[in-house]
Amino acid sequence: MGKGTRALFLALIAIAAAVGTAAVTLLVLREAPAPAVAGLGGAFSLTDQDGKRVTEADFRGRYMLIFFGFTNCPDVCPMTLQRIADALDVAPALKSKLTPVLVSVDPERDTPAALKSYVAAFGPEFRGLTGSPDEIAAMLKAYKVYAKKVPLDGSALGYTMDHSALIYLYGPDGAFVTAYDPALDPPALAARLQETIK
Ligand SMILES: [Cu+2]
Repeated sequence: MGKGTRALFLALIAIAAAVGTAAVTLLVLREAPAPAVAGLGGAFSLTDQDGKRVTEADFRGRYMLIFFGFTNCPDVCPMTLQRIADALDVAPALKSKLTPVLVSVDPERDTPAALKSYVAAFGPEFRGLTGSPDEIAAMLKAYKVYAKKVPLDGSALGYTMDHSALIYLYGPDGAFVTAYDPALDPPALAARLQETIK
């Protein structure tokens, strides 16, 4: 293990401990031998909440604060997106350098129109990205994000999505920077972002 890999590994262990989900633990175990952080992320081709096709190139020059989730999520997604919105209200200068992005892990239900009204509730700076199931699967694979459909018996929704819940920061060059515990309170998240984004 190189020094950087080891540091990432330790950071992910700490995050896994904090988040305490089996999904994140699995991710850590599977990804620990990965040779470089540079392997995380990369190209994607999706559709935004206005129906416009976008790729990673459209975000170059800005940080992306990415959360992977879905609009029918009852708790983790809305709570985390609200924390991100509140953190940006604590440190509004960040908005000039960073775009908060929700990438749907539920492309079957999350149409651009569904995402548009959903992300608008958190602030005008939020972008929502969705795509075909194949396009989303490709991004989840490249960004090492776990998501799985779980049947919901007796619910009108039919199914929910189990998904990893870290908040990922990607740099202006598209490279992975760090991941944040979604349970950080808004002032703490704002402080962590300010430490990194000068
Ligand atoms: Cu969720």
